[in-house]
Amino acid sequence: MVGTALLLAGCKVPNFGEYPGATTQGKTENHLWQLFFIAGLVVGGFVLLLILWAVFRYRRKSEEMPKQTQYHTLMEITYTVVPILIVVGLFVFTVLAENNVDATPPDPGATITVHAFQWGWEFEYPGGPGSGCANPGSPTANQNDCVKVIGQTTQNPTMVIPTGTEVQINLNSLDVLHGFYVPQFNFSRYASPGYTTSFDFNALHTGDFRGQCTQLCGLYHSLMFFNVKAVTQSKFATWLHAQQALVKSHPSSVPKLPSGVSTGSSTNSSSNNQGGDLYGD
Ligand SMILES: [Cu+2]
Repeated sequence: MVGTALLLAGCKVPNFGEYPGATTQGKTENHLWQLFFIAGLVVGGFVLLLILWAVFRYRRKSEEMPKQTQYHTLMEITYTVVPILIVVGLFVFTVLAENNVDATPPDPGATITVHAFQWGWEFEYPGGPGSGCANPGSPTANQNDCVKVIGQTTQNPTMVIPTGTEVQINLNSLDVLHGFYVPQFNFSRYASPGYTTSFDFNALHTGDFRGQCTQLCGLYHSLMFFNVKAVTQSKFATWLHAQQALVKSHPSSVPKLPSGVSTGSSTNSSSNNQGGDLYGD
């Protein structure tokens, strides 16, 4: 385990079919995957060697009973303790990686609320406390400083994020269970109705990344794609200010959710498929 950890620090380790991770969180996950894969190769290779050795070394040569080695205390302790140590080691590295991936430090560089719905995505960039984004659906909320990006089925909405800073995503669903998956970030999470889950992305470089829904959520699930566009912080600020100016000067330009999709407010009637109803059905 120690050798593997040192090896991973050398960073020329293959990715074993996984994305290297375009965020710090995705990179952490990638390192965990490399660790597991290498540990698996080492254990698997060792077991294979033992099998081959036993097969060829102990081929039947005579009718004589071979020497019996059961109840060898030291050997039994060894082959019990070593696997336990391996599992404990993998568990510890998993917990450390999970804590890193799940961390949501205060004061992120940007906050985006993501609503999944049948069959598309809404990305909200709150203007400030009490803005329309902060209290979706509230009649008193000020919608004038809330930048929204909405797209469904073939429209593939784009979530713009800045690089080199924590971007906090607050994710939920407006109807049924969806999955928020960005393959190149090595990240997937349920979008649940009636429950908001928060996580961070810290994009390592600019680029365009595809995203998609990973839970079978109805008729057009297979078209529930989105894009993530990582841009420099100054480009992000310019983009956001331009969008905010557009919202202020042309309030009617704010995209609307398709009719029939709830706004996600907890004050909505129980006819909406909120968490309790969903699981109680
Ligand atoms: Cu979906």
